[in-house]
Amino acid sequence: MGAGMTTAIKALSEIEVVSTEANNSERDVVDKPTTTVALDYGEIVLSNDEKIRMYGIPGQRRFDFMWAILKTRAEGMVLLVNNDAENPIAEMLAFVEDFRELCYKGGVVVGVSRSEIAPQPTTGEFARALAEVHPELTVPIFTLDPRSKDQMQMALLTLIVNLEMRETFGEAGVQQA
Ligand SMILES: Nc1nc2c(ncn2[C@@H]2O[C@H](COP(=O)(O)OP(=O)(O)O)[C@@H](O)[C@H]2O)c(=O)[nH]1
Ligand SMILES: [Mg+2]
Repeated sequence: MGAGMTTAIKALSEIEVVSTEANNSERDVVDKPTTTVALDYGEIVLSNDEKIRMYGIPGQRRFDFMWAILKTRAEGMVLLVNNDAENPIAEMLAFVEDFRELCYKGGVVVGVSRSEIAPQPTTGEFARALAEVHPELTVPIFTLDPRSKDQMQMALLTLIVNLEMRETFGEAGVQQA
């Protein structure tokens, strides 16, 4: 929560983003009046009648039914981690565990937000923590500002390149989850 998910989808989407927000019932955790309860939806239209459909799903309700649907249907995930949170590395690890299959398919990049406010932990520390638990995983990790369209496009492009490489070369040599 507060990682900038709604902001990120708004930065990327070419259509008016459909957002469902409601009162924040966890103001003790992040003090903002509203937070995403259901999802944010945005689209990027590609040339040949293809679209990238982006679904922003909230982190604080980790066992929401939306997760179950998107887990099986999503091709990739940009995992936004709020570096100004209590334990951002533990947050990342919990999500990687929950989206294990997606991660092993090469469909995940981690974007660490609010790093200009909270510079620690560094991306190196994120990477080391991840390597300790999942030594066989290669997950691109970078700091980004979800308010920046350029930076979000870079994250998305990295994700797409990862996925296309898997599609081209298969998962040969990649250990299964
Ligand atoms: N300073 C700073 N503000 C950010 C960053 N990412 C998001 N925000 C701001 O944090 C607030 C919450 O973002 P929001 O997209 O609603 O978070 P969500 O709960 O993940 O959907 C907004 O005012 C954003 O502009 C960041 O990297 N740095
Ligand atoms: Mg939101």
